[in-house]
Amino acid sequence: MQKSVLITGASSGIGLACAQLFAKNKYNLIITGRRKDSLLKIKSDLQKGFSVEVQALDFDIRDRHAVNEAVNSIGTKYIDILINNAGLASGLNTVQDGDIDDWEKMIDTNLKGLLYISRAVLPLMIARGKGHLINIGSIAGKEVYPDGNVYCATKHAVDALTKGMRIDTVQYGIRVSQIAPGAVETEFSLVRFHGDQAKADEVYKGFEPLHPEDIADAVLYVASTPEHVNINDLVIMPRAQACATILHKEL
Ligand code: NDP
Ligand code: 8X3
Repeated sequence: MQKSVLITGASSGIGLACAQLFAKNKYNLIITGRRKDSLLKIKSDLQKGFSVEVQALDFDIRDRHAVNEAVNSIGTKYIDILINNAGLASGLNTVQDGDIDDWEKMIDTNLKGLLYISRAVLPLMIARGKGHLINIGSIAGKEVYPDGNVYCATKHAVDALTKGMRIDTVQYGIRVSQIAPGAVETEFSLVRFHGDQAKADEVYKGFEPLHPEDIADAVLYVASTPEHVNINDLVIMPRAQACATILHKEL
């Protein structure tokens, strides 16, 4: 039977690359995000390109009622894999100068949104006695870098939740994994710098960052191991990035 995967934040970046790769590998997809037009275009492209079923659900993951409604709308379809990918950084600043609206966006999306959808999907997996949660954490969940405070805190929380969810669900045959990338060139920096393209481009100058497809490859690998195997945690960096703060740039 064809497996199905629900990918949050599939309208761009890592989530989109995952949608493309899983479709190519004949998984049926449920793709989510806020940008309805992008999701519908991706749905149509993937259905045509790979002859898989694609359901597009546009909702804001910060809205728990919308999350529950979206998961209910999946009906009797099953979800084999939930890729908890939707997330963002908003701003880069000290705590003393921080923008509280930025903090709320990050906490509500990266932490509470991930919890809302996991809370809605996990009971469905538990009822079937199988399922796999793959959380997209970050090097920011392993280290803290200057001005990264709240974003790093949300990703440390994802790291902790991955471990907690594994403890909570081990008895039900559920797998729980985390993938923690370093710098990946996506819309991430554009969002972090509130649409300032020049600032975003600067982040990826002078070295080859990871591409979203590199992370999708890892997600597919984690999802494809035999059922008795669980990859707990994968930290993936560009070769030029030694740790969160040390990048070898050739400018
Ligand atoms: P993108 O900005 O390209 O993609 C983010 C995705 O999240 C989009 O599809 C966006 O969809 C979705 N999203 C954001 N906010 C919401 C929301 N409130 N409700 C629903 N969907 C939302 O960035 P990336 O692909 O880089 O980011 C994906 C994940 O990877 C994030 O969790 C990020 O923290 C993590 N990560 C990124 C790294 C990087 O260097 N790029 C490194 C390590 C981790 P839409 O706008 O349509 O709502
Ligand atoms: C995104 C990568 O290094 O900006 O999570 O935190 S980093």
